[in-house]
Amino acid sequence: MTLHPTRTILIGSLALIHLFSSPAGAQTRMQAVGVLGKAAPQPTSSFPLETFKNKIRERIKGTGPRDTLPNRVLGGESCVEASRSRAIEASYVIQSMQANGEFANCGARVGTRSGWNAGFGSLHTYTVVEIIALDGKVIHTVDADNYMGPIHISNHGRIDWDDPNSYLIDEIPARTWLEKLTVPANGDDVRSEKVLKQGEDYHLVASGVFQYDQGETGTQADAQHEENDDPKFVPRSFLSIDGITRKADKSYLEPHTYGYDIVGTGAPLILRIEDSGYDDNAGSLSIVLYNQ
Ligand SMILES: [Ca+2]
Repeated sequence: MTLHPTRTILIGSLALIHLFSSPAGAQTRMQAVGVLGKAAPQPTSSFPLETFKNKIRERIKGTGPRDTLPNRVLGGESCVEASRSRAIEASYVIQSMQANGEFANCGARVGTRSGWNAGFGSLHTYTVVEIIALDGKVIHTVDADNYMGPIHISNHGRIDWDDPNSYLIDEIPARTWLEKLTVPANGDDVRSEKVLKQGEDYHLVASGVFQYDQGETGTQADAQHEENDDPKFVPRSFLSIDGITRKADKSYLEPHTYGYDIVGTGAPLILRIEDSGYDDNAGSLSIVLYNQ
């Protein structure tokens, strides 16, 4: 949605007045957004759909007003940026559930959809998730939104990712985890028990925050960032895999979660946090190794 700034503020103010004067009306409008797209059958499966929706709801709740209209409009943004940030939270939920063996060996596609919203008189963009079974079939499609304040999550029609109103952000394969490791910030090597087969594809997810610079301004780091003196997270690769420190293949700064595609070498993995000094370090990174 590209609007003149004055008009954006005007629309934002009107929507705010509406939001606070009529929360029920706002909810109705979000429901209208949620049922865009053709209704699709939602087959039953062992996939824990309600648990997934509840976890998405909790995760969105944890972001507070970040992805809501007042916050985004004040920042010169719109529902487009909000829906993309929200999608990254959904990706985090999916990866956490996979890491805990709670995702029924499914994969997912995460993205955004834009549809006509009569309330705004414009296109509105919200977050969508497709749940994909091992055989590649889409078994559930869910939408999520909190742009107008209340958190709204419901079943959604099938997504056509080739449609210009769809935007794919992340594709997470159906996979199972093989091993979980903790890599301490003190510079110790950690070796996997698993021997990775020569030439086979694996995926490693590193998450969490550790202390890399205690006693200074900006003490935190994750696998791919350090906090500078502002303090603001700036890129820096800390995690080495088999002695090589490299950029992640998938990066999510806000949940501090990074994915690395790995090819097995017929040996265990050796993981380490690389730093110039370890005396001011504390904590660790959490690692999950997947079969693909
Ligand atoms: Ca340090």
